[in-house]
Amino acid sequence: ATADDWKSRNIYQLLTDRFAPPSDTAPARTNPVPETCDPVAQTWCGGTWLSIIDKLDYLQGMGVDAIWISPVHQNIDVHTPYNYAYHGYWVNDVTKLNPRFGSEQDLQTLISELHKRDMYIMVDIAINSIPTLNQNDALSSESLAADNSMWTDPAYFHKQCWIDYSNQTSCEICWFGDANLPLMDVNTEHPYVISTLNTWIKDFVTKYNIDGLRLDAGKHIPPEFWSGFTQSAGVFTIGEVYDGSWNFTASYQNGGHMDSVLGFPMNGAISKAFSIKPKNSNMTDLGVAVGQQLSSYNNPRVIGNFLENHDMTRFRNVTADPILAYNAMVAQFLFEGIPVTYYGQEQDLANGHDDPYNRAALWPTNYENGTTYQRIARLNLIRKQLITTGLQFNGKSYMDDNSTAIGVTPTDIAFRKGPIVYTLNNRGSPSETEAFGILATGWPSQTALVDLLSCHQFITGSGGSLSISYAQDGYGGLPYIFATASDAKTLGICGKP
Ligand code: ABC
Ligand code: CA
Repeated sequence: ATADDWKSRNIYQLLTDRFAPPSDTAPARTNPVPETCDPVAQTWCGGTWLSIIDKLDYLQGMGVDAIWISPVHQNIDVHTPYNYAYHGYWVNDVTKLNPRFGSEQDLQTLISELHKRDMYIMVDIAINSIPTLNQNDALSSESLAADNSMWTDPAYFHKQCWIDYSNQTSCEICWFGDANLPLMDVNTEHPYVISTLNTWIKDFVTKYNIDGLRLDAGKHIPPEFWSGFTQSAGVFTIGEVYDGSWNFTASYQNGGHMDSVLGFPMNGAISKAFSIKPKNSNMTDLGVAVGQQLSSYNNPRVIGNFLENHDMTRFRNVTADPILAYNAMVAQFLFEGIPVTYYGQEQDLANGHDDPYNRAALWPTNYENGTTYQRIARLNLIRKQLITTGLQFNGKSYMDDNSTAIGVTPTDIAFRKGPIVYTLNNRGSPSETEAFGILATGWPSQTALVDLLSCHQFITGSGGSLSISYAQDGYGGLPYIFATASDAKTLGICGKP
């Protein structure tokens, strides 16, 4: 599938080991499910590719139409100072699958099951480095043989140095990890390495019918390598360029090195806007960030918009207030880009800090159909219906129009995007008596409107103005997504079409 195919999708990111336990229909392979899955133990908790299938109804119930799964390739399978490779990122040979998660047939079964449901599969590709336990003579031939890696010659690696994150060359050629567990940096400038990986990715994508790739450690491999690699892959690629700079992250897309990147700068802006109460962040800044997303990237519509991932502290650990989190989710789903939901976000997982606490098993939640799950389902439905109906306002659809701020205060912001006006605020809970007024929505006065989230009815005042009283629902600063009552009917939301 291409970038254009992906832009109307939404992605659910999961760690295979932690998303679904083996069950009757998905027998455990090598991993029995432990009594309790303790993230701190950093060991396998039993999820497999087959067990993911059991939870596809759960995902579709939330409107998910694409999943990104953790790396599928062979890892080191020994005890390390950071325990075991349950996460799948310690790949030592991409030419083999990871037997911890199943067989070739199992992966194929998962993918065909996804395709039957018109869901896409995105696989995480980790080729930047190879872990070694042989710290002192990591690059000797003997030690490389012992590592069981696909790269057997010292020339296929860069010389040892630890990454200095302030220096881009160092980011590209130096080593991840630390003295306890060095991750040897693969020499992605070496012609043999380049041709091997380019041939390999083409075959892998074809063999398994992969729809898209997440490129791990995007900024740790030279952009020129990615150009050839992504071209060989021939499907949508989204890189992990873990960096707060708009220009730097955009250079990977704008330079044609990959189709897209995960939107770390927007993630930072959303966190800042909605993380903390009282109001220490300004909604004007959020409006500026939306403008930067639009002006920095050649194709902002495929940038991954996320609140959390497997390397970061969970959003709800920082933002306990459910109303602030609700506003952040509306931003995640409606801003230009592809919404990416990290497994557990829908269950309000908020465990501890980052890795390994942010990787708890999902099964203790019983996969409940709770408030956040339902909000995600609703946001996916609204987004999907806006896209598929192609409804327009002034000749512009939701997908083609750019979010434009039409009203802002330090605590509130309203955007027009095609046929909708949506509002966000960081007032949080509990309810207050204040109101937010938009002077001109663009609709004529006396236009009947519906909030697609609550189905409550509104009407525009003189000049097309609109007033939101946060007290009325009693929950505090709720977000709103307004459409005309007649458009709501066409969307099939809040009333029959
Ligand atoms: C293991 C243990 C941990 C232990 C650690 C030392 O070793 O599990 O408990 O603390 C994999 C595993 C990890 C494992 C590591 C190392 O390997 O998943 O569990 O940790 O063995 C990718 C993957 C990630 C993966 C790897 C390595 C790479 O998503 O899961 O980790 O294969 C950097 C990289 C990025 C990488 C990330 C973990 O580290 O760039 O590719 N992720 C700054 C830097 C970023 C940096 C980030 C975090 O810090 O700019 O480059 O990411 O260290 C913003 C700024 C950002 C800033 C952030 C923190 O703040 O704008 O620039 O990011 O405001
Ligand atoms: Ca590198």
